[in-house]
Amino acid sequence: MKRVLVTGATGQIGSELTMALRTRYGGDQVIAGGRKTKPSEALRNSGPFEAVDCLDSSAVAGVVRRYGVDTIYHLAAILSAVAEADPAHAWNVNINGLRNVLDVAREHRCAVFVPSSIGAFGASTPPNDTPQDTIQRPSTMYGITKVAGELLCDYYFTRFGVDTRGVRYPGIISHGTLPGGGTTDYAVEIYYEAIRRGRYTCYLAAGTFLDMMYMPDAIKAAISLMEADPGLLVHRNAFNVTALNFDPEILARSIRAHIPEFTMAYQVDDVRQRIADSWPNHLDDSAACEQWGWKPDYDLDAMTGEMLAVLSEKLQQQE
Ligand code: AKB
Repeated sequence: MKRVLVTGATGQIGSELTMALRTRYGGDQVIAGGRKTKPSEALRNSGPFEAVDCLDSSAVAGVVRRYGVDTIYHLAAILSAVAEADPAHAWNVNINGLRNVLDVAREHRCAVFVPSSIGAFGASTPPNDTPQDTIQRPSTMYGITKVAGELLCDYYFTRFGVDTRGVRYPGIISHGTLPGGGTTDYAVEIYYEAIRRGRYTCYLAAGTFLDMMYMPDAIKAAISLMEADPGLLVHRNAFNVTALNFDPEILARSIRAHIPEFTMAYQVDDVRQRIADSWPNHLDDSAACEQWGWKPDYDLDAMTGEMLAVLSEKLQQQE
């Protein structure tokens, strides 16, 4: 029986991944680890919660030992826009935190999932159908930590035999926990503002194409990869994955199919626009498709329909 620790379990992906893992393996089998002392009611009531900071390796080791953890989903990380505002903190959390987790995994023979990102690429990367193996020279601190993280995970696999696996996530769109300071957050905010005000001011320019993914597919990617037969994996850290590709105009159009009066204005934020411009337009995820059967379930219209329906109800309940 699997025993799983999720770090960053109160974050955007962590909060939903923890619940999905609990449904799959049983509530008590999945330990939610977070720095916040106040996890959501759903997280608190469905299984164990431990206050654990990945910068405190003895705290991570303590939880792994106490619960007999064999798999760690290490989601605690600083996102791109926040990392540009405090690069030293981003380096500390994204690199030193990861190394702590890998060392604990090595000692306790745990498998580890570590998300990388489209941010692991830079302006010299081929921007269209970006190959699995290509130039990775990002210009942001977030990207630098993601490339170093991918290499560190491969190193722990080849040198110490730690079963490390990861995907390069695009922007993740969800109606649960809000994202914590990324460049792709506009694609979440836009739904909230469309319902609340019928308009949105976008901080990325029209024509900024980025890959995106709806949360259920992001969760499916993580769990499928971790359950994949290791003999089939040529790559490990980290697989290109994608599901959707759009710019703000296309996203606004899909919202207008449900809310015809929705309007969008632009006020470009230089920092986030520069970050987005340095990222690929669209990844080639054929290695993930071939090696472990990656296939997303949601297209843009299916996601928009569900986002608007779920958020309308949620926001109405909050009024
Ligand atoms: C961010 O925008 O920082 C993240 C990412 C694409 O890695 N959502």
